[in-house]
Amino acid sequence: MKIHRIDCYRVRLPLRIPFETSYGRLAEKAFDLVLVTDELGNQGIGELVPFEQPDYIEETIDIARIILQKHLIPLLDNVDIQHPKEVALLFNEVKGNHMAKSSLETAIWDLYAKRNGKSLKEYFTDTRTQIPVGVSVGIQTDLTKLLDQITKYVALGYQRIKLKIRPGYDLKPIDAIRNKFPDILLMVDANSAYTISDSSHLKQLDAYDLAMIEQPFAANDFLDHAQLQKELKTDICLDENIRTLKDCELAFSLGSCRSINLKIPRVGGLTEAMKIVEFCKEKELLVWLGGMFESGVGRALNLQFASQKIFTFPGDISASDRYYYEDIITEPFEIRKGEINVPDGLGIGVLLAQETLLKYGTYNSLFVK
Ligand code: OSB
Ligand code: MG
Repeated sequence: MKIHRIDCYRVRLPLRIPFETSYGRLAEKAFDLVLVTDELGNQGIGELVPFEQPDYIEETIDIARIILQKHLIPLLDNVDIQHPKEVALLFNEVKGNHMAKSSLETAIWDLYAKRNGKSLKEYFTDTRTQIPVGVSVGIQTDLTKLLDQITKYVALGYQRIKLKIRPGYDLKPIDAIRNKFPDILLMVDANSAYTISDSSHLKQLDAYDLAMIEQPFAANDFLDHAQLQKELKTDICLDENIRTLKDCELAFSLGSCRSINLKIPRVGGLTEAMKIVEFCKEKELLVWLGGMFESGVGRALNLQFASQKIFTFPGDISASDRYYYEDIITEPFEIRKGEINVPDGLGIGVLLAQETLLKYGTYNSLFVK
């Protein structure tokens, strides 16, 4: 297949409640949808997910747009793609910039599946149609409000709660949640807010039966994480560190973590994500699916991928209304009995809600053959 057009929607969706992490506060999610069209008129869609600020990782949406336009899209010109796996190879000459790559690579996977009359999940083995989901809860220093929020999510059926923490906001909220919900599957995410000198403080978290502690230390640190993991009963999970299969191999061999938060965009797309899943299977390393406040498009991709039975641990894949008043797909995702259905249609399995898209976004063309 050949790519004849690439178009995009630039969208800004307001969040229902601003989301606070150890590094900042988000009130609105900016993202692009990348639409690729082949020579037969089939269309695939991918989501460009990086944040506007370089505060989670270094890639930002502005930089990603430049990388797409100047460096990635030209690599597809006149190329006859037999299989989406070739795209990752083609993109190898551009270093890093994984979220930019992923938006195009996953759009091409979607296109390829649609062209072949298949749902994306048919390219994975051992899948199911409904998947257990969890929810990530932002920093909320008013503990009454925090407990109210969590009570609501538990009532909705979310099977795992992830609490964002930072120095000065950890033991107290965790203690409050554990007191009220002694049996809930609970974990925390520090987004790199601590250093090795906080180790003895962090060891106190062992008392709360947490499923894991996500990314306590810096995004490029493997050694301090390994040191802490030796001293900690609770599993460490790495998020920001994991950009490639190599990072998983390094983390595994050093003992830096016992669990991997896998985000398809952070590792550059589906091809690398599939390799990481194979590695985790082989090493019996717990892998689960993370999120980037995706709209319905990125969420659909995440659901397709998380349909693989290896994803037993509930991911950061919530219903459309967890973050947004309106989604940009015609059938927003709903949670039922703690699970979300994997869409059945071709490719990622969702259709764009044009009116909503144009209410929150603008359309423009990036490439025409
Ligand atoms: O660290 O996993 C993270 C959201 C944005 C950036 C980083 C993270 C998160 C989340 C929520 O924790 C993920 C989601 O629900 O989409
Ligand atoms: Mg995280």
